Amino acid sequence: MAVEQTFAIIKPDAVGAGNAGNIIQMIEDNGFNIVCMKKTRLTTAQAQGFYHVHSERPFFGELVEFMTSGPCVVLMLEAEGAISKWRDLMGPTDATKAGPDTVRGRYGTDIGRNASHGSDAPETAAFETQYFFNCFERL
Ligand code: IDP
Ligand code: MG
Repeated sequence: MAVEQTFAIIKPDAVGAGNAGNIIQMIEDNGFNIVCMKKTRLTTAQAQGFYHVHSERPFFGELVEFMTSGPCVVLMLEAEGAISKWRDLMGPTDATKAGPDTVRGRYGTDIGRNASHGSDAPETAAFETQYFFNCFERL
């Protein structure tokens, strides 16, 4: 399998609950290299742009409100098969259905407040990474 890069967010629910460090530990324990990382708070426009593919969904307003409710931690991760590997470690979107060894199972609450984000394909990983990190920030 090829070495790949993906984009991750530790969402405001997890950061607010003091679980960012625990999630970063899970990321490192599972063999990802953290290429770059920062703490930031999304503006409404940034959250709307990041989730533009969901703009017609009924939960869009709720999602933007949640993602701007407090600071989050954004990361670029590298590993063999990083995109699916990170989504596996996160667990399914609905945290109530996520296993106990997953990020969402441990630190998420429900389908909306689910502690983390992960890109779903190489194209979205590229778009999402450049949305938050410029070329000088990628180590
Ligand atoms: P994903 O994060 O697992 O890729 P998506 O379907 O891409 O899931 O949805 C993006 C985000 O939108 C989810 O992580 C979650 O925070 C939120 N979301 C998805 N479905 C719902 C819903 O039915 N109600 C509220 N929020 C939702
Ligand atoms: Mg998604």
